[in-house]
Amino acid sequence: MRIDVLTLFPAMFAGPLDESIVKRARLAGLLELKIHNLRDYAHDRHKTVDDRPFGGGPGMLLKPEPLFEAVEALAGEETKVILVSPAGRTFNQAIARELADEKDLLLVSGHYEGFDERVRQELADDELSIGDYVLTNGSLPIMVIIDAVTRLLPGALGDEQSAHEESFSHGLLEYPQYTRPADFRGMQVPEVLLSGNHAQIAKWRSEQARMRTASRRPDLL
Ligand code: 4FV
Repeated sequence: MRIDVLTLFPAMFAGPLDESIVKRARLAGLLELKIHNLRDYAHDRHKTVDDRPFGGGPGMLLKPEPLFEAVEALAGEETKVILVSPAGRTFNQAIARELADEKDLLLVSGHYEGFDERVRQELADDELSIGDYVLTNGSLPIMVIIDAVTRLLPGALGDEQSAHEESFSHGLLEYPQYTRPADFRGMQVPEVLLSGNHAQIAKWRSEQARMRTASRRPDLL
């Protein structure tokens, strides 16, 4: 998979995507990641990428010209252009799985008060938000999306990690898990997990996942 990122803070991407599973996926050629500075597509002396909103109102908006030039330069036929802003549909595991089947993504970072609407109308195939809260800029949400998608790429997760027995894989929160010691400060591991009776263990786990989901995320049920 190829992912291109368009942002005003390319330096923010150094670090989080250079470690662990994403690093391994890049080294293994499963993921090709390129970060582009939107300012490189603004050609006036001040490399202006934002301006005041027509009709007044607080803050600044991302201008159409640099974004159109950048997306037209970076997006190919197959490229899925995704704007990242609080106005998008809420990102989740199902969307991560959808995106992991794509060949080529261009993730466009929201900044300031957002995009000129013509960017949304003409350039965007999709728009994603990572949640109903406001961040200082759209770079972190893009890293979250890249991380969630990369680990679903075939071969990205070693067999010690599995993508199928986890939260949201069956639409439920994960069941409680324990590791050694079986007795820690008098806190025992549930007997059923020490029984070796896999049918009983599976039954207990799905009951626990359902109960936890019902109490914490009834919206998932
Ligand atoms: C955001 C979110 C987010 C809003 C102001 C960037 C910031 C600035 N993006 N999911 N939540 N973006 O808060 O995606 O434009």
